[in-house]
Amino acid sequence: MVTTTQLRRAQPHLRQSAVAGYFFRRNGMNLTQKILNAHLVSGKPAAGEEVSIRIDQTLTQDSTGTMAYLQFEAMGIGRVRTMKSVAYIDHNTLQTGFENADDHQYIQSVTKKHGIFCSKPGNGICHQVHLERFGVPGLTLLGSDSHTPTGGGIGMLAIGAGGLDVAVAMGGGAYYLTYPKVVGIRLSGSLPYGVAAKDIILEVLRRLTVKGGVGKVMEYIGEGVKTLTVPERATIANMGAELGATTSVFPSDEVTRAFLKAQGREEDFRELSADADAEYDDIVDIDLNTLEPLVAQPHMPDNVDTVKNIGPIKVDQVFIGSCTNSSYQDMMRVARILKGKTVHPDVSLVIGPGSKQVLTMLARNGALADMLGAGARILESACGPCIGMGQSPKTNAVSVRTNNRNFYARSGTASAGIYLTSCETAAVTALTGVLTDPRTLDLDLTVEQPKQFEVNDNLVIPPVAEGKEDTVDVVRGPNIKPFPLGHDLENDVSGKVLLKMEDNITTDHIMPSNAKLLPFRSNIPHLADFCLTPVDETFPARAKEEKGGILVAGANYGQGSSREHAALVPLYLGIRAVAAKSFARIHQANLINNGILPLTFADEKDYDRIDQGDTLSLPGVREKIEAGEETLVLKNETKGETYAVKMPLTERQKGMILSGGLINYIRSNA
Ligand code: MIC
Ligand code: SF4
Repeated sequence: MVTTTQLRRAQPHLRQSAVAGYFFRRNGMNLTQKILNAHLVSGKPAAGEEVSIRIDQTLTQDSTGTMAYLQFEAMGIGRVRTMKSVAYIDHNTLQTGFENADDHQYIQSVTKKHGIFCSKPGNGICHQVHLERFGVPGLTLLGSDSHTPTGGGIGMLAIGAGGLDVAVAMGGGAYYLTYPKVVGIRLSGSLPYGVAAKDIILEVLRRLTVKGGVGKVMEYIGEGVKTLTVPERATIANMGAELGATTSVFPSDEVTRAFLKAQGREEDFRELSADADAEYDDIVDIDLNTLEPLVAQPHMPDNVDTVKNIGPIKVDQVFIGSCTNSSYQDMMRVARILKGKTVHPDVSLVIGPGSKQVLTMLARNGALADMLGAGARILESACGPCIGMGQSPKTNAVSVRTNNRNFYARSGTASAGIYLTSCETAAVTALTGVLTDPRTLDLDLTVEQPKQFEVNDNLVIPPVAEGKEDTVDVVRGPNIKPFPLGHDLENDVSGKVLLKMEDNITTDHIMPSNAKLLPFRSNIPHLADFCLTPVDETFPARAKEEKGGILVAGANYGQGSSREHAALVPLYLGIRAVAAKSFARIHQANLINNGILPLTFADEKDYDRIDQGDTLSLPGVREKIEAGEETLVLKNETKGETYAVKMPLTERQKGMILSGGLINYIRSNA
């Protein structure tokens, strides 16, 4: 059993006023450095160094949260020590069987007991609701969802992580990360008619690619920032996750104040910006006036071209919603485009407003009727089609969507091609039936921010008061199964290469999520039969037959979701190591947290020398790690070759790898 105090380590909780002082005192600092440094617990604040920071707020969602709370309980943490922790139920809301409802009940009871607010199904998508109701400029937010950076839209330093890291942060433990490089994305001008915030982030993705943000924070600066509303900033910060960035952040200014005021939370406002002489590791200049409507084509968010170049391809389905584009203003623009028109007969248009707040306001002002009148199918405020929870398109379909990921098979239909666009492009496309440039419209698309958003937090269940924890019984249904724990690292590790994969393998490949699988996020044995099946359907059976082995992958392995299941399920199947050209940030941390060795080829050409089925070994690996060796020898027993692989580990990571993961490490240090 570990006590909260042990977890919290020696980290003085700076008082708000002290933190505020930090923001205004220093010179030459960008906003990212200001927030990070004000929260620094350990380490040297220099790019590339491991630091740990204090976490003020956490969020979880149900599909990662169930596991995170099981781990939280396994650590023996009592009440949360954050300023605010919120659990959202927004992913698994189809309830096709008892499984989702069981998990919801578990989350609602476990959060009530441990000091966490629970946002019930129907209240909305975690990132949209957190922005509206809980986010505070200048604070840190750690979330068990890769799109947590949406909070950067109001000047939070909001980071996505695995559930285990979030569980530790809830207990008051620091969050460890590599101190990032900071890229200034300097915006000038203002968006022309028909061009949206989504087109800005698609332009950034086009230029920097899905690997371009690894190890970096994207900080938005320049005169153009002032022209963007909070929801527009949030769209951009949200999809910064697709760059592989640690997070993205906007200044907190008068636009932020107006948003918080309209949410009835002006007291949460703090003005924050980079110093005038702030330095950046790199600058990317974007003149908003020159942008045009863009599209990310299948199957990668950086496969970007203009609507004009792609041309009027025939479209079968349009989905407008998700945490990227489901704000009140987004929905109002869509309603305005649809009003009085009819969706093309060959198109299925589905719309999911982002939150109860948004949906209620649309219902009151008549915009919902305009959408329904045009033939839109309205979904509840949840993730829905974005994560394949319903609305899988037909075979070989073209689906135009406003969400952030178009990874292979994510929609639930492997043969479908998903095209990512702005709400404006999606709405006009739904009417014409072919991909259409919204600049062809002749409509006023300006939507003012309401003076007052409709606030009703009655779907947010507060925890019991401190001291009353024993009055709450945690309810566990039969869908909740024990999760696997790693074990002490042996001195010699060996195994067959069970699968050799290409670049950019996503967590949707490693642990697919769709309407059939998402209900089993608290049931690792069930999920194991689907691990890596989008790459090779025979993988789970072979892994079981071989009693585990090693994976080989190209660059950016594990990009996408923060789902820890992409490490837990391979752990369950006996995967000991992954040798790759490079790893995505959150997945690499999840592998280490679960005691799986993430090995990077010192020479990428060695990747070509390995074949699936080869037997690889790491002789004496435990002793080498204990001795602090960062370059290890990977032997190919089949081919009689050796390769140098790198696994630089901090002391803490070393502890986790040697003891078989974070939970064992915490327990052994308790
Ligand atoms: C996603 O968009 O891929 C998800 C579903 O929200 C994931 C979390 C999960 O897999 O549960 C994410 O982004 O982290
Ligand atoms: Fe939900 Fe999609 Fe956003 Fe993930 S990206 S949180 S699935 S809406």
